Amino acid sequence: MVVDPEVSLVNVCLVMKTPCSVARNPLLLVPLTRLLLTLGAPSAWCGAPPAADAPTGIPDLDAAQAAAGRMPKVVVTGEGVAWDQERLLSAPLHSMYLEPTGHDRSRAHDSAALLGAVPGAAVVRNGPQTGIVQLRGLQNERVRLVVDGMTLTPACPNHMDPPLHYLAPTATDTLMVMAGVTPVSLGGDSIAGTVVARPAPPRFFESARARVFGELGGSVHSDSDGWGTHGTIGVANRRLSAAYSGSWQSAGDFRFPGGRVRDTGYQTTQHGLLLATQTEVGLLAADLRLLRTRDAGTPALPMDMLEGDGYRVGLRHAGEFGFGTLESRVYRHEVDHLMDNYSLRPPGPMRMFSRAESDDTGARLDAALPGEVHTFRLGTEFHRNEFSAFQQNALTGAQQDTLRNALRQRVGTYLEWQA
Ligand SMILES: [Cu+2]
Repeated sequence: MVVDPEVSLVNVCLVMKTPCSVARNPLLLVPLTRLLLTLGAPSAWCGAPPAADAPTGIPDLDAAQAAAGRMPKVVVTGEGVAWDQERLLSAPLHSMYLEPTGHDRSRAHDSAALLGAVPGAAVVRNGPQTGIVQLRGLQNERVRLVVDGMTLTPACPNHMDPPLHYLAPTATDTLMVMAGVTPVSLGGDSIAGTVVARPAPPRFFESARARVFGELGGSVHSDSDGWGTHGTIGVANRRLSAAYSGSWQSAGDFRFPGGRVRDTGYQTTQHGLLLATQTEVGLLAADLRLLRTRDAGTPALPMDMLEGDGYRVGLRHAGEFGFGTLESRVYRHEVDHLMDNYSLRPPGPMRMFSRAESDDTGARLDAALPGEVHTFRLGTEFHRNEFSAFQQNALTGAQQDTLRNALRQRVGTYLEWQA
């Protein structure tokens, strides 16, 4: 943390009695900034710099150093991170591996919020559900996001539904962040970096007898009258596994003493089904997931997300053989998106709404040949996206296409050497 007057926003957290969420969530900094501008008296809350001649009680070391022609001293402090040595060595260079705690996952608005502490990363928010990952100042298509082995294309032209929106934070098991140009083996095409988000793998037990397992969690957000709950229930033995997982999140507008920030509420529900079996040729799994978002405000954009419905189905295989490992994945993901500029915010003279659809189809085959020092990977990947979006005047019915039946297809083949 850099010792800087802006850090005084942490003091605001104490006032709001939500120190952790406000300090870690850039979204909340936006309404707070608005609030301070609205009130026109930030010093009452967050200790704005006093008048030049006002006594502060703090020794003016910077002035003395400035007089001597030197830069003022900057003090940076931080906490060490406990690394998993084995995972660190197996991860690509320039990468960071995250394994969020249950507490972090329950508290997060979305999976992107789990990246807030990664050096060089930021989460840009136009609303509580729009966690756009930014790496070293670049974002959107410049950052490659792989979600559960899939390429997910946002349906919203403004990325109200970035890829990590489609993986509930409570379902996110690990995150890998890698800086630099994305390798072809992870989808290529991006120059800023790569984020790989993985849900928990299917669960098995040692015994042949079936056992039931489950998990239940929840959270309450006092600053928005919000709440979240998630649960998993399943049954498995050493060969078969079946599990259902669900999460529900709801929040009203962000509140502060004396008012609220309009267009900051949301409702999100996710349901997932994971079926898996361990066979002679490895793990075979089928996954089905549904997402439903309603009335998610995006105050920084000209419209709000009224409806976001995502459906996906996928198959996966992972096996170990004499030469190394072999993994394959096929999937289909469909999104329907609706936004407007008059349902959640005061209507202006021109009432507009927009519908969009984004359908992704993909397949991937990857083989890894590990050695004592070197690992070779080879594989191929196919991705196809079909995209349509239009906007319509709600009063006159006049329509304008943003994109109609747009199609993007990509095939990548790679031979990769990790030394
Ligand atoms: Cu949108």
